[in-house]
Amino acid sequence: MALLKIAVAAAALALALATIRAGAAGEATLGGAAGASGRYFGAALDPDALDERPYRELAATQLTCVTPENAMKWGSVEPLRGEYDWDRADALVAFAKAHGQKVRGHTLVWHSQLPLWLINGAFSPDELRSLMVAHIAAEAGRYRGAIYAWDVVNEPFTDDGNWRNSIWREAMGPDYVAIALKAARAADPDAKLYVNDYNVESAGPKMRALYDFVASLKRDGVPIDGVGLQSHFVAGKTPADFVAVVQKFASLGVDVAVTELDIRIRLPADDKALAAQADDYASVVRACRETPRCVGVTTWGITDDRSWVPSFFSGYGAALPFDENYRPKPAVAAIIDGFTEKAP
Ligand code: 9MR
Repeated sequence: MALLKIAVAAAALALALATIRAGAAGEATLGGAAGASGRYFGAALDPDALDERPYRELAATQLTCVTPENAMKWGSVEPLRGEYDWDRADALVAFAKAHGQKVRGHTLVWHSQLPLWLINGAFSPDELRSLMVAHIAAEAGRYRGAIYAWDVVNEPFTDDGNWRNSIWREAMGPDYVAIALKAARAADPDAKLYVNDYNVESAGPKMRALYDFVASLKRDGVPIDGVGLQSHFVAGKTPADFVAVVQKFASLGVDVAVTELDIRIRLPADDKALAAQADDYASVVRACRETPRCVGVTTWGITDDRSWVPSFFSGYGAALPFDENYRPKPAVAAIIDGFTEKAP
């Protein structure tokens, strides 16, 4: 009897969640479409904006995975040495839990958005190694069990395929990546561990450097579960060999995820540009769908009014699936089709 009650309650919950996922008017959603192909659809979110109703509702109904755009970066969580501020990261994790969403943690080890005390601390190599390992233990340990995947190391290479200079590389050489991955595995054994980078979505020196490096991690038995392709694209210029690159990384025996997708348009964005952008979104989704190890797609933001693009690329914007009034752009239907259309 008790078991029956649990089963009935579980079925009711599943139905409620499915109804939420179907969106307000019962229309298809990004997360629902991705789910139909066994994948997730995610977006980077700003936990502060979750207080605003339209933003919160879009995030709750459209997404099956969320990522903190900035809230889990070292500079955000430990602005002063030993003084942690987990509030915004906690809020995002709680939101995801309340809505049955996965969380992609971003990011444990990066050269950017580090706290000033760390950059200016004149620490010795041994101290930096200890600080890095302790940071991973603290953050990945705090969210142990709540994180689907961690971007353990972010952006380790330069565009010409060399190691990017950072306090981590200076202290430990390229070994810092393996040290970080092992520390992350120890802190949260169930999280998928990723290396994440940009300009690796098309064959070239940086893509080959990342490929060769992940192959070497696998050979050496270092815990690495996935490669994140950030995918910050320009409408009309999405790499023609994207599907081949996704499949090449997957051939290493790791998961592949599109982690920071946005497709910027030279403003003003007219109908033609929005249509071209929609085609590009669909082609990214199809590339993922055609690759069994491609687990999901995350966009870097969800609405055009909250995107990093206009402030970093002058004259460009309108890069996300929903516009600044939270209305779906042609990209939304294209993404849904990309996940659900029958194979040709
Ligand atoms: O979107 C983020 C923006 O709000 C921050 O100011 C910026 C700081 O460098 O980081 C942005 O996110 C980046 C991500 O963490 C790593 N890949 C590139 C993203 C866009 O710059």
